[in-house]
Amino acid sequence: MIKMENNNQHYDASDIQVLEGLEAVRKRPGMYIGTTSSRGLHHLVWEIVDNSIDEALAGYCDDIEIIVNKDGSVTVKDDGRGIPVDIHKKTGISTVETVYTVLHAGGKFGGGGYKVSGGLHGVGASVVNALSKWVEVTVYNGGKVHYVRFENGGHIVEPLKVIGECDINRTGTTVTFKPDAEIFRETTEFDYEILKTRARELAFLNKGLRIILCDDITGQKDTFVYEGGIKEYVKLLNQNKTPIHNDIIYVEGNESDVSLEVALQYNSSYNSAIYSFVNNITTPEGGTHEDGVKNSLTRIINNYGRVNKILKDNDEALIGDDVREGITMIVSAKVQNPEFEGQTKTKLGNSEVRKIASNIFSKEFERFLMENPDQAKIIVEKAITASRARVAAKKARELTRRKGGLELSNQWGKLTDCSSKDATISEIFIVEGDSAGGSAKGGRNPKTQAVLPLRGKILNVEKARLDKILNNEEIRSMITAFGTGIGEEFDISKLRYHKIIIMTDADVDGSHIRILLLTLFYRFFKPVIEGGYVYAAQPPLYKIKHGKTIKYVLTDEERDEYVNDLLLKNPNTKYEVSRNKGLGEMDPDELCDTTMNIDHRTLVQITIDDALQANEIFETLMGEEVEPRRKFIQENATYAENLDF
Ligand code: 1YM
Repeated sequence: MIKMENNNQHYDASDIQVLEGLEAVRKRPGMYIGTTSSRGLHHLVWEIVDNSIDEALAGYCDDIEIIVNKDGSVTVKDDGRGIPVDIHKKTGISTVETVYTVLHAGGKFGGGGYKVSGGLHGVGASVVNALSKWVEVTVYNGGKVHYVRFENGGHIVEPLKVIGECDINRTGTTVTFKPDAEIFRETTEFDYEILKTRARELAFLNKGLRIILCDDITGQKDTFVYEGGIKEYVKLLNQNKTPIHNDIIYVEGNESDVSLEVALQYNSSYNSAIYSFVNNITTPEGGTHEDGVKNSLTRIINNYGRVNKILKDNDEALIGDDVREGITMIVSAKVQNPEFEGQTKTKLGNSEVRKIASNIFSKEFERFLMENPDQAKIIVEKAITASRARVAAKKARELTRRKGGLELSNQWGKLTDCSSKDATISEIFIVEGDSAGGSAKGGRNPKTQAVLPLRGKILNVEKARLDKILNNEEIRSMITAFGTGIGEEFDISKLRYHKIIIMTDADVDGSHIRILLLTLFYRFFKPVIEGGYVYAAQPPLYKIKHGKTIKYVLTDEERDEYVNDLLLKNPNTKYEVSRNKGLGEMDPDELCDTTMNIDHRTLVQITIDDALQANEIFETLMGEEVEPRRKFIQENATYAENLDF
């Protein structure tokens, strides 16, 4: 039974109903705020802040202040019009009291403006009141300061009254509430970081709005104001990435009561980061607003690419995943009557929004591409590269699926497998050319060392596309030999060799093959590199003959040192230094002794950085630009000299 705590004439049977409403909230708080955990506690703050945000969206409020007070209460202040203080026709009490005591009173009591903000539960200030030990509301309006206080779950202590005067130009609302510890049993302590994250997000989502956050317990304070809104959000998200074009593309528009803002920029990564919001609420499940934008992104990039001949006639159409590779995008829609669906009710369902979002976005995005052809080209080319990688990955998946089991081992291309089935001691040498392959087969330890020769001419990196490379018989054999599968089926525990050793010549062809292999590994077998399973063999650079002794050395320094040593011992010594031309020129014993034998060889472990570098070089070679390719090939002369992975 609710006890009336005052005898004001306005409080009659209907008020009892009101208080019964608030009592219901206290009985089942979870139904109104989802949870009474810390999350629910913070939700109270956003319920109050939402009213200020609505006021800002209506164009009347510029500043919002959120203060965590020393006594654990929270104050929210704004400089809007102030919640109306006039007597409300239906309830017979002031509108502000009505807003704080009648469930769902929020927007319905307003005069014209529509309510778009609001948390997941959108229940408003009365719920905060119901779940608080006490609430104070102060309204500045018409030169007067109006005040009302509620206690113990929404009971009015004393009706709204004027407690003083203020500047006639000052308007706004200040609300302080103390969450009820009997409701929030887990915690009544506000977490500054949680408040900060959301306060900043709200500032990003509502450009120009200033949100000040301070914690009077710890003395922390932050002010958030972003004149660029979500554009600045994208900038922040791309902060530690490498944007591939200059501008953050920003689109804004209205159509039939829906307003939409989109900001996007591509970076060099392969991931897409898309965050969408409806009425300032995050929609992690997406919905019609996000779909509309994504659809037109794909359509416009395809159109632009075709019309401008960046996308060639024989290129297949770019799909959504292609045009979203490396994108950072925020989609923020404001919708009058949002319907949320999905698993967690965070997906916008309003079907009309799809078309509207698509219309608004396409027009502006297309205009951007046309006005900025340099940036447009970069964007389209990125999508084309993504498309090629996708096609290649698909082919690779298909072929490993087709090849299947390991029993097929003797049918695989030219693989000469080792006899051991123990991956930890097994090695595979990937060797350039048939003749080197022959030497390697002769010089290997058949128990632990497998050899797979690759034919150089097929692997002309300058011409080869990744999908073509994946059609190469030896490469396919290699993928199958690894045993890990590829793509979604990749399983590192199935790797059959714990050392994958790339053995190529110290010349341009050799470096091409190495770049290609590392690129392939980087794109399709990253964990193999990350796990430290990939190595480069170091064939000797020089052969020094001295009487009957033959010495192989890896570097110029070693050569000089060895020769000096000889001359020191006997200045008249005759010796002969020859530069190793290629692996194929070494006989099996030589190759075994210098490059393959566990006791004498030098292996260099390949890191992700090496592979990344290779991938970048590969992209240079694959690109449409002739100049960087020419430059690369030119520089390769020196590259071949300083081969050190
Ligand atoms: C710190 C919390 O609640 N500000 C706030 C609330 C309202 C208004 C202005 C407002 C809205 C309207 C007209 C309208 C609200 N008013 C109502 C209701 N800050 C805070 N600032 N005049 C003032 O929507 O038309 C609910 S919230 F219902 F009374 F209009």
